[in-house]
Amino acid sequence: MAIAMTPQQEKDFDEKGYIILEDFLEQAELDRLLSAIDEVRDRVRQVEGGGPNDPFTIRNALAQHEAFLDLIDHPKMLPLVVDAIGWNIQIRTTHLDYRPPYPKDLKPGAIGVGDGDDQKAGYNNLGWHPDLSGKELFEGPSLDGRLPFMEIKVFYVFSDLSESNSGNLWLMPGSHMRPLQEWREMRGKSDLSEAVELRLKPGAAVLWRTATWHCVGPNLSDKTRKIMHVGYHYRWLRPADFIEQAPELISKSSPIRKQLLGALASKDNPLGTSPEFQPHSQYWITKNPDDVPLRAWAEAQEK
Ligand SMILES: O=C(O)CCC(=O)C(=O)O
Repeated sequence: MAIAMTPQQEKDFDEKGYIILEDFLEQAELDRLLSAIDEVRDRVRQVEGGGPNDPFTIRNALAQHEAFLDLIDHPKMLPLVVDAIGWNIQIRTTHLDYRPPYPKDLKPGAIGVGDGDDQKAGYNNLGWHPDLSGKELFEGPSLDGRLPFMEIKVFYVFSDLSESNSGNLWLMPGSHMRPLQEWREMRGKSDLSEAVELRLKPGAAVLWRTATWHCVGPNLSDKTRKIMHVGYHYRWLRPADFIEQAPELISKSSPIRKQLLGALASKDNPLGTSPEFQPHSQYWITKNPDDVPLRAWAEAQEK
């Protein structure tokens, strides 16, 4: 039974692969996030160099600022996340993209192809792809040639992406149900006839299945693209951006946040009570309910 998703949202999530939530963030939250981005940008410039017009991305962004951390268990988003993927989850990745307008003389590559001069100049304009589909990740066989459901992301929009060609995220509705072979055959080509360029205002959020084919268009606007993706997957998979989060971060976190950060509440051996002969990862079948407080939380919401 859904905690928060409406029947229409459930249908969109299943059939199109995504749910659009306009005006999701309050203005005060947005202001805080925008000033966090400025702060982090200045730190990145100090450490890594780069001029005011250089793009950058940050992984494990949640560790860079409390405002980003607060998105992982956002009280309005968490119920939708649990409806989408369940309670046995943790963060897989949190990534921030900061993409100033293209220099006038930079020629954008074709949308979805991912090999233009913009890509070469560091704009991370990946071509069409479902996540987890690269050679190292999941190009193994699956019974019907499709990616299994393994994770979701929430895409948060902080800058104005309501005009075309502002560095918009493109999605191919329903493509999570298509065999990977169709996507492989499409590489190098860019058929946009069935694709959707998301044109969203600051404060919007999109909850999406990362198996949905996606790509990013060029930023030909006069505004910097500022967005973040918060990825959630099952606790028995391995996160992409961290092995373990910093102990100081974990110790100051609420029980649910600890779970999302990939930590165990129990101080017992993570391999269970007989680690030598019967090692049993507590990220698989969890013995201690305190390791997964999101379960009791979800059950309480359903009542
Ligand atoms: O920057 C974006 O919005 C999307 C990035 C992307 O394609 C990915 O992380 O897989």
